[in-house]
Amino acid sequence: MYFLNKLNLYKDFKMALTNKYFSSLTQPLVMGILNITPDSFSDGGKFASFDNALKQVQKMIDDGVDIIDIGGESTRPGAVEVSEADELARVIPLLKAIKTNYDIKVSIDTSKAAVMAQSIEQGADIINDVRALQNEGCLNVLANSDVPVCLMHMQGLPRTMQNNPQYSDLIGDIKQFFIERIEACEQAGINQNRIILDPGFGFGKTLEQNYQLLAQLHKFDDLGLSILSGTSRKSMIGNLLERKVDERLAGSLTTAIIAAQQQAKIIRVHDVKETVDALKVLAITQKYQY
Ligand code: 9MG
Repeated sequence: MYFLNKLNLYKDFKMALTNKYFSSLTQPLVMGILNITPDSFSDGGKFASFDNALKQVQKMIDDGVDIIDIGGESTRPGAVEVSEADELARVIPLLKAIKTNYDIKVSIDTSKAAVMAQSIEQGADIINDVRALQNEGCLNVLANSDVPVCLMHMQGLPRTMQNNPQYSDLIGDIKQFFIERIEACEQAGINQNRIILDPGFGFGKTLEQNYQLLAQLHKFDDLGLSILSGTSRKSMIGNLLERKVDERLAGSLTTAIIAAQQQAKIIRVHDVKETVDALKVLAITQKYQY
């Protein structure tokens, strides 16, 4: 069942990302994180060289990844801003090399319209925007393409977002944000079939708020769109368990499984092999939940 569903997806990936296809998917896709920044919170600098980045692409493919998410600007709290020229210089040559040499879907993690536009030109399969297309020109770029887009919720800005985040109703406030961004997309000409939603774990949320969100991910189902969940190695795991970044695998896998049980359709992770294994175990047991 697990593999059959994936095979169906690959027939037409863009169509597959529409909610119609996702709703028939019993297991989520695994999105592997490839940060090509010198300062990301988990693997900062490790894949900043072209050769190391390509080796990591091959490793993730061997490990069973479905989508590779390339990021050229760190979004961790306090990260240095990157210029458009620098981000383009990091992302575009790597995207070209991957698209030339590998048969794998690529998502580009960016909030800059120019990076979105050039990435789409070079064959990017998804745009992943932690600012939900709110930056100048982004809606327009997506409207002129047929590429799916992930809209993430963030309260505040990366530099300050963890300073006492507050919600009057956590799920309701985030849902309201999604409704407004979906509306903005539709008005710009982006059909909601192309939209993936992400509550943005760790982006302006306390530890308790992050776990409430994880436990209640299904509450976004009534929006009728696919959900992406990204908890891998984040502080919500490190702070709860008092574990350093490289000691968060067990916590990351547990959150991935909970997200899958809550119907998330894409799980964004650093540890692809382990997540694929964990999801296979979940899949076989789900067959017998009747
Ligand atoms: C870029 N990035 C970092 N964390 C993320 C998350 O949780 N979701 C998405 N969509 N992107 C993220």
